[in-house]
Amino acid sequence: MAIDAPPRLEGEDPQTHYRICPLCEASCGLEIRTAAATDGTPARHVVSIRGDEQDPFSQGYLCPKGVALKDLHEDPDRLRQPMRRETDGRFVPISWAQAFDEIHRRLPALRQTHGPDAVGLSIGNPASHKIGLFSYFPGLARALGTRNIFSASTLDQMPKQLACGWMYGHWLSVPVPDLPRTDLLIILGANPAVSNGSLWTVPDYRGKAKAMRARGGRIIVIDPRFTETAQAADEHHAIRPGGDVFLLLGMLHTLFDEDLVRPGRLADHINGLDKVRALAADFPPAVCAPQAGLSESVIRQLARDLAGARSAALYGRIGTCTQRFGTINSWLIDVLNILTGHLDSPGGLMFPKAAAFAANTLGRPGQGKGVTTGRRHSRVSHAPEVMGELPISCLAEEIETPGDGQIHALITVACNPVLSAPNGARLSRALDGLDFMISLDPYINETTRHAHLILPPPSPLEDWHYDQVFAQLSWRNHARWSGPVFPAEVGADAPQSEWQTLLRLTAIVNGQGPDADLQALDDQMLMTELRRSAGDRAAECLSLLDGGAGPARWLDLALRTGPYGDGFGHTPDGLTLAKVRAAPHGIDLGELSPRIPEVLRTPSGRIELAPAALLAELPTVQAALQRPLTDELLLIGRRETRSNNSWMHNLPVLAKGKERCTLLIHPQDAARAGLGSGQMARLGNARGSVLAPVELSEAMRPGVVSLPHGWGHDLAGTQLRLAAQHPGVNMNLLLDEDDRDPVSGTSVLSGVAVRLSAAENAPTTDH
Ligand SMILES: Nc1nc2c(c(=O)[nH]1)N[C@H]1C(S)=C(S)[C@@H](COP(=O)(O)OP(=O)(O)OC[C@H]3O[C@@H](n4cnc5c(=O)[nH]c(N)nc54)[C@H](O)[C@@H]3O)O[C@H]1N2
Ligand SMILES: Nc1nc2c(c(=O)[nH]1)N[C@H]1C(S)=C(S)[C@@H](COP(=O)(O)OP(=O)(O)OC[C@H]3O[C@@H](n4cnc5c(=O)[nH]c(N)nc54)[C@H](O)[C@@H]3O)O[C@H]1N2
Ligand code: SF4
Ligand SMILES: [Mo]
Repeated sequence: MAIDAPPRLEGEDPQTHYRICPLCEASCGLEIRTAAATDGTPARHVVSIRGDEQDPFSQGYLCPKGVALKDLHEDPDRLRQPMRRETDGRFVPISWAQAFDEIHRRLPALRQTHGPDAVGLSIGNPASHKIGLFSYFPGLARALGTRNIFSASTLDQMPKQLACGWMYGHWLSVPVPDLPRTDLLIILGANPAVSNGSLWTVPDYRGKAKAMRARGGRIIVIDPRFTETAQAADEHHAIRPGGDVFLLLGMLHTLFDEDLVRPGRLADHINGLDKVRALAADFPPAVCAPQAGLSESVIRQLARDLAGARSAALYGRIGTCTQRFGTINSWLIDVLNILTGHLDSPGGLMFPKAAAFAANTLGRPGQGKGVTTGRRHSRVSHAPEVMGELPISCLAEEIETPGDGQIHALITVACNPVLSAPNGARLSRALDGLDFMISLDPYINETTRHAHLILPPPSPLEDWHYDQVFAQLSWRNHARWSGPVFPAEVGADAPQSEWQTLLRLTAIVNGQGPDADLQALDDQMLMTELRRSAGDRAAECLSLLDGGAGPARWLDLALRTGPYGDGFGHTPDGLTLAKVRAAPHGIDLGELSPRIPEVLRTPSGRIELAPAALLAELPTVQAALQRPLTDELLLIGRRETRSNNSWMHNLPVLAKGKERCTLLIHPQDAARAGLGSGQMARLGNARGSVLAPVELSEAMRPGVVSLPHGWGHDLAGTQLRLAAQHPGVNMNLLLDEDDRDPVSGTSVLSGVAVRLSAAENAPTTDH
């Protein structure tokens, strides 16, 4: 979709800026025009936001959320100053100095009394789109020394990162479809036509898919709903929610059974093929078919299609992750690509090579330490640590349960778990019991309303950015710098950027007080890193680095020592921060190319096809396979173009239009429950119940209903005035916080059993 705003410039001194959109993984390049007010006041405003046609990576694409950056920048509810919650519950603005003084008074004392684990840290999705948060959060976590670290990863992609960590040796070695060159794309549990890709940065998926089909390529979608992606595909199979593990094992069985295993070049780089062959024997497609909700012939044919294609990519995403067997699914998807010779091959699943920060470009090529999990466990449920964190679904119990290590204080950074995690009602109550809570967030929302202090960021248009994460997951290699569009409109004592807020908190935790010299602390942290990587030349390197302070210097270091870097003069034509900054539309670094074995960082230097921790789970899969099927109605989620998780419902350009928090239901199921279009339905289970208007849809697999997540903006004490007018309901009230993939700690967010009835006149949520 190209959103064409008229290029009319209203105001004086028109200027054009280029930056990437920080709202979703697609990372579209934007052209933002600004002008000064005509009345002579100095304030500048956004006149138009369009896709940047000259951006080599996104080529002019953007979606309506990109246009909404103007609304976000101007939103009167967006906080511009720290807020303190008074005893009567009202939030009042305070100065930054007051905020940091209060933190200095309260936080170290709490740690002193209760120990380091008493402070919890939780970080959410937008942090992966902000270099300042992403790069300075680890420093705060280290300073706190708490085991109680949580993030949205355990509501999302942790299973894939864990599977890839075990197989390839690093958490971010996640291969992506090479769409421009593939003949067959099989999509499992993803809807890139709406989400614009995830663990696959692919702006304008629709346009690329159309071009791929026009040259004879084929797309198959496997999803309980006939999604927007399925509508633009050649084939759709309505799988039973949670059935993926059985489909994938049935396909694996078929490959061995029908002698279709051809790993090709990869044969020399894999460990564990015999173990995989042995386990596949237990899952014949005929046995797997009922639990998958697909026929044996469909399962077999999918395996044959994958094996028979000249080039093919089997890609799975959140629908395959947020399940009981999320890590097993994520692993099997790659195993199938490997055994059919499609991993690391043009047109298959390939590893991007990012210009900066990619661990799989650092250290010794082809071998490394691999990944470790379970170094700590959560106190109450004994859930293992993965990637340095605990399952976010354990947060409430860790706050509620007395004893050593109980969480007494919480710092939330860009997250809204009261809406985004299972059983937000319980979490809400738990947050009320905290002695101290600090939120870094632009809004008073369902989570931050519980905070004692809210520390807001500048608007994204007031900050610079360089993408640290998604360049490692991109359909094509690139390096793009995003400069600030406006100077930060914050007070003199305010952090100009969120890394400064995090560094200030780090200094307070380190015992340096609320007025520490941040430049000195930043120099010290950078020197520690440089001594490690540059040894004797550390001081010299520091003096060579561009960017002043904060993440810019780290970025210069990462670019210069990265795979396309100048190596501090070794490769004079190579990248530096200055070079990347000088390219307003970004620098194209070419199509994906094969990287095995160089990309591997496993101790063996091989792809681990059969990680022991996953083999150990297979008896549980066997047991699930034997379980009788019930005819319970199963609830799944969905995403929608004008929505982004829980936090963009307050922006006028996105809020307009028809009601979006509706219950999609197949007409047969609606008739059985006596429900008609537009009627209010009550969805309930042992956890709770919610009311939502019915939207009849033939796109749903019968027996499956869908509600989007991120809604339920009717809670007291928030300040999201527009969102509150169309609050919707929080589907996560129906999810069980104890229901998770035990391997990765990721919550089960899909395929949850619910009862359906016509609603009486009752309130929209039950808490
Ligand atoms: N049922 C169900 N639940 C789901 C999902 C699902 O598919 N189904 N999806 C899950 C997924 S994939 C994810 S990623 C999670 C997301 O879970 P969260 O990250 O907890 O939720 P978001 O809605 O992304 O909330 C982002 C928060 O960051 C704040 N914010 C926005 N910009 C900034 C900024 O620049 N700085 C700071 N400091 N804060 C900012 C917003 O105001 C908001 O409070 O939700 C998960 N929940
Ligand atoms: N417009 C918009 N874009 C977004 C977001 C947003 O909220 N709105 N969120 C962003 C975030 S944080 C993320 S993580 C990405 C996610 O990106 P995607 O993974 O593409 O997200 P979804 O659209 O939720 O797609 C998941 C699909 O899985 C299907 N599904 C549900 N259960 C099952 C199952 O058991 N098996 C199978 N095979 N399929 C199942 C659902 O019907 C759905 O179509 O999107 C990002 N982009
Ligand atoms: S798809 Fe939309 S929200 Fe995502 S990066 Fe592009 S413009 Fe932004
Ligand atoms: Mo996500």
